Amino acid sequence: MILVGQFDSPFVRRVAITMNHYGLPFERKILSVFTDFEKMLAVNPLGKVPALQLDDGEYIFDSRMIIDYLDRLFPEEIRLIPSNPEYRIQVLRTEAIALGLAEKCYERGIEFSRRHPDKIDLDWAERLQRQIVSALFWLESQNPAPWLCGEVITQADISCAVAYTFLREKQQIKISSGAYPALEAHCNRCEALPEFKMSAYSAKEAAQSGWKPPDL
Ligand SMILES: N[C@@H](CCC(=O)N[C@@H](CS)C(=O)NCC(=O)O)C(=O)O
Repeated sequence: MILVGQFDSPFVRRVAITMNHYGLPFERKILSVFTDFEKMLAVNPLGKVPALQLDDGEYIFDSRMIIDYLDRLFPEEIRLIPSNPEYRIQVLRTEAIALGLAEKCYERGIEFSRRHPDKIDLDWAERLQRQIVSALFWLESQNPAPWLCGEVITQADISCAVAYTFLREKQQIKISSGAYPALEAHCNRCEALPEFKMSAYSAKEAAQSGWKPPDL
């Protein structure tokens, strides 16, 4: 399988880490949604990443769909999104907030780093900031010690850790020191796992697509 996208994207990373976790080998095609937009449109009608090319040549898109596809290759007992209804809701709810956090950080990055300074919508940016802080508080309140849901790592953990790394490393959103101790520790714990290290956040790939962190 071929994963299309860069490792500065939390959405691409969560797919890669899921594949590493399951021991699924994959190649990677490093395309930027900005500098390689024409090529990306040929891969995905929306021009977005992640996209995964399956062994029969077909593409699937969007991290949720890709992760659902990957999970179903494995027995229920070892899936990162469990089948037991109560446990499943818990994992999906936490994953939804983590993924939403990544989306709001991404939108904030567009506002401050991709728009002309005269066109930044400060009211919208303030709203994004409130959503980001609110999601961080909620995730912190889940007390991930060591995992967010239950006794083993789940997709909630992968998604939360990649979102937090994205916020810290790429968006460089300033967080008062010690504000989210449980999340900070959880992120460090996850990023130290082999499946995370194999697909580590890449500042180089971010820079290659013209990314400059917001100067705030
Ligand atoms: N809901 C999507 C979000 C993916 C996403 O927003 N990817 C960004 C890169 S980090 C992208 O493709 N942006 C280009 C665009 O939205 O046009 C997923 O989970 O895969």
